[in-house]
Amino acid sequence: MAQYETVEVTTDLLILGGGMAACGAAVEAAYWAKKNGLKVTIVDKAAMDRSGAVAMGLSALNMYVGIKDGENTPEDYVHYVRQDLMGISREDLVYDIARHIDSTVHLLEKWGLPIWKDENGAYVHEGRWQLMINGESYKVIVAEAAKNALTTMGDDAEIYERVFIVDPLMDGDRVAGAVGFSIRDEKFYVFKAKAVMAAMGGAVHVFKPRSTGEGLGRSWYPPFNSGSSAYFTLKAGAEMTCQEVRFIPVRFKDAYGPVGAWFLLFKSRATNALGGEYMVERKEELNNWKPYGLAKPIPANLRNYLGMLDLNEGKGPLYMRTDEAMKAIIESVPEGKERKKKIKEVEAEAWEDFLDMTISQAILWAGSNIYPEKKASEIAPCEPYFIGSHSGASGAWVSGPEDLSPKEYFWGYNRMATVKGLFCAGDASGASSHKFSDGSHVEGRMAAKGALAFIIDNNTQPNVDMAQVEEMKKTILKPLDIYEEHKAFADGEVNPNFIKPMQFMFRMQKIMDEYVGGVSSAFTTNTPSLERALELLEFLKEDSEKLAAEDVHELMRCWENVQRMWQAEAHTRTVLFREETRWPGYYFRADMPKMDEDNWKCFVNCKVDPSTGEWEMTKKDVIPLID
Ligand code: SFD
Ligand code: AMP
Repeated sequence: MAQYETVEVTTDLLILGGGMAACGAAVEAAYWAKKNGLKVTIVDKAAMDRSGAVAMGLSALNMYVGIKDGENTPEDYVHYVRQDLMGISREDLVYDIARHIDSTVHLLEKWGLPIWKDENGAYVHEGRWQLMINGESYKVIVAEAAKNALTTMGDDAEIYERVFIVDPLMDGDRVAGAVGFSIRDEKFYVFKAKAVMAAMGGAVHVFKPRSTGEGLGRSWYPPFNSGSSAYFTLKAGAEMTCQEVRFIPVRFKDAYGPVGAWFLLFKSRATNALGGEYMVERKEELNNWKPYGLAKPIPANLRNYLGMLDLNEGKGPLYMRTDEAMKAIIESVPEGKERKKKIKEVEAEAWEDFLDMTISQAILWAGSNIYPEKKASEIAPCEPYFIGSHSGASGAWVSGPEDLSPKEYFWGYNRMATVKGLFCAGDASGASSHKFSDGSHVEGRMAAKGALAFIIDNNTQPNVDMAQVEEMKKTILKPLDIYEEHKAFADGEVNPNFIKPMQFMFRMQKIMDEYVGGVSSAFTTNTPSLERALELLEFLKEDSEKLAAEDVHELMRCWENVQRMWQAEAHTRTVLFREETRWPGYYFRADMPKMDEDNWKCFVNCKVDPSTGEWEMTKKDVIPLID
């Protein structure tokens, strides 16, 4: 058996992840923990300075309400999210973030994040809710603030980087900590905690990506977020919500450059290859998705869908008309010196939008002779992702705040899952879409505050059964043992005695792509396909026992893929359960092609009994907070 040292760490609050939500949690936790003499420990699989979705930086703060300046109200934001998610959102959670977002934006600015300002010192908006930033160092700034806050706690705070979390520890119905392993040294970690916050992001590479060959791994969502949050919360027995609401962003093709700035700031049009503007030509289609199809802004999935209809009719590729948009901006300025200056400015902004957060798109443009001012650039819908913080909604079903939430949505502590002591934020918490990077930071702060209140009320260290932990250690390290045992037989990659994580991932992606509505099935599925996927996922689950790892890096890959597999199953089961098509453009149920407001204007929740593996699917009411 692989010889890993067992390292035990005991803490009060355990924060899992080091991304936007976790960094927000660290800042808030440091404040409340210091006041109450409590300890905080944070664990990230990577280095916090560049971990998670914001690793490369971002080009906008996508959520700003501007309450003080009278720009918008939290109510406006609730309307926006309700509309964009086709009526399905936890309005208490959305409102809660909206009422606090501005103060976090101001904190980010204070910590050093450059937010664009106009000549009057006002923030430059990309769209109604989005602020432009120089964001290439966004994550470094946010991580520094989190680490600084924890450092002020002295010995009462610990930071672990490059430790991959696998499973929850439970004491009956209360979470008791987490286990994982170092991806640098041969160490198995046992974190014992009074409350745990899961903030390990969403999931990518559950579906087959468009990228192949040398480009394999390139995706819009960061390849290192592998469904750890969903797996962790499901394994703890927590109820999950909106597992069907995957996100498919439209992006510049192949390098996944963002489109928001082009649509909102540069006011660009998107057209098909014949020059037709699908948002105009296909307007009638929106009648089929009333009331959301007829209100503004048109939901992201419906915008996707209209473009997909063109693609399905063979009118692709689709193009962002960068040339036309830049020309219009430039020509809005009088000829002469002014215009020359404007040309430079617009060109710089166009490239910077990518250089801030999707550098590879700038490289691809340069490498394929794209001058955005001269030529339109191809866009395409991406493969599906699980990201509850953007325009998707998947995540755990969490309690809202006491002062806002109806009784159905409140069970004691803000952002606590249905498992005692387990808190979730960012991509890990569901049904509160459009919080993005800064909203995830805010939600992390709320969850940490809730978790510390829970600890103060339940200030006992839960029991951890160390014999059970020893069994978990054996299971988690087993892929190393399997490889050692069988490596001499046949090939190191393909072997009758084991499956390598890469092959396992390809198999899962093929199932999801072909049967659950990935790129190659034009995002379309039906009952028999979903049932077939579940059958094949069952075989995959059996074979996950045979995963083999040549080294610790592959050990991480093994567990990343097991975690993805749980996300895949939760998704497939929920798509099957919801007997309608509500989000065309994200997925289409060919056998149930219409939206059914009477029967399905509800959340679909699921949970799995960790001891029997039985899944339970339930409907939950959507309770509006405001008119
Ligand atoms: O516009 C483990 N997002 C954008 N938000 C914005 O506000 N503005 C933008 O410009 C944005 N754009 C954007 C965005 C996302 C992506 C992928 C791109 C572009 C290319 C959205 C935000 O980034 C997103 O909402 C937040 O980052 C969500 O925060 P959070 O904390 O839920 O997730 P995270 O930041 O990815 O952090 C996850 C952390 O978990 C760690 N982790 N740690 C231990 N054990 C494990 N097993 C773990 N698994 C994961 C990660 O290392 C990381 O620290 S735009 O183009 O959309
Ligand atoms: P994106 O770059 O697509 O992630 O978009 C950044 C922000 O702009 C997000 O808040 C999106 O919801 C929003 N957005 C992008 N495109 C559009 C559009 N065509 N209409 C309205 N909002 C958009």
